Amino acid sequence: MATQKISNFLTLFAPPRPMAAFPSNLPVLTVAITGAAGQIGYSLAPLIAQGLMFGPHQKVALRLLDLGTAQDALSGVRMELLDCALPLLHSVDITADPHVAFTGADAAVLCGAFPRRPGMERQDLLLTNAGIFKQQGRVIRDAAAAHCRVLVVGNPANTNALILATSGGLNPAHVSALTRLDHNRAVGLIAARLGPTGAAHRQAVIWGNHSATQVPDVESLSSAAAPLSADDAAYFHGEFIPQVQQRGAEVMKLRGLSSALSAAKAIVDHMRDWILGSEGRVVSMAVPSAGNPYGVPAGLIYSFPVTCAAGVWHFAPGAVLTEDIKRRMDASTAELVEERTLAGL
Ligand code: NAX
Repeated sequence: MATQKISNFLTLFAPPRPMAAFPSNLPVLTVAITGAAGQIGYSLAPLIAQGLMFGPHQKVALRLLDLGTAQDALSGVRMELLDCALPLLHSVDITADPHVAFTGADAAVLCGAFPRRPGMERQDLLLTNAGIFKQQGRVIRDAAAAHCRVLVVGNPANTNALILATSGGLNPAHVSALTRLDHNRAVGLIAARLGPTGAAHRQAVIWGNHSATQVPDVESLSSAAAPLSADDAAYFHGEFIPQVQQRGAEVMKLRGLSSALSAAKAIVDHMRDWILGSEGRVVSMAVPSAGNPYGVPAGLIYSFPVTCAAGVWHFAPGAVLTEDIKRRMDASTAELVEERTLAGL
């Protein structure tokens, strides 16, 4: 068992294994959503069932997983989904059993995670979540389709995804974590600051962890964009960075609840681009760092610029990193290494 664990961990240090092609002709595509009674689940399920994730002709079967205590809420979500009379919605199953949720799943979106309670140590949070994601990783390995693509949303998302990917037999390249919400926030702020003309060819990238150490970057892959004015450069090197990093906290302060609508939209964007292809666009995804061209050490799930086609992602090359961006990326790397240690890997 210990040998198995070590060898799974080592695969994260090797360049990614070839990704199994994602089939394009599934009569019904089965999607498991964990934490489905939560606020993101409630916003996400109807978007999937409307065809926004897998295309306007793909029927979907939803498997909604949540804790035993949330089964009534889950029944209500199921009723509402059926009441939407969505033609692409083949079926909705609700369960508290991961085996039921993941058996035969083609895709899985993992929102269910243990939240940080007041007074809880960071290590306790990491270890509690490690237990959840280890168990779910094993069930996905044993029961899901071999081509199953897994997106971890529940925080700490990158480290939860790392644990899932090391929990045995999963191809690490089929496991990712969500930084698309941060990416979309950056895109929105760029458009607000520069307008459509100034924003043209300006590429947003999120590097690193989905946390306050994430590195929002508008310059490294923007050589085709018009140069920034001195004022705009000062904004993007200054205020903009904490604005993206703290956007979730700001929404929470104003709404009294964390981001759900924009998180669900970002999850749809992430999975659609991964599976149907990003059509040459560069997007941010947290993926295994092995083989990356930017000097980030292997053995982490780290957010990079990527392009995707038919279920396969590739690192987007050519980013020119300033010393400031490199320093910030190193800080995010250090945080992820610390989380990995605290989580017991
Ligand atoms: P909610 O608290 O509304 O819902 C979480 C749901 O997960 C609850 O229904 C709970 O019963 C369930 N759950 C807990 N443990 C579970 C387990 N072991 N198996 C199955 N279900 C379980 O949170 P919500 O706002 O929906 O957010 C979900 C997660 O996404 C949180 O961890 C949150 O921090 C994280 N986020 C991550 C983002 C990202 O960009 N990576 C952005 C949005 C979001 O904040």
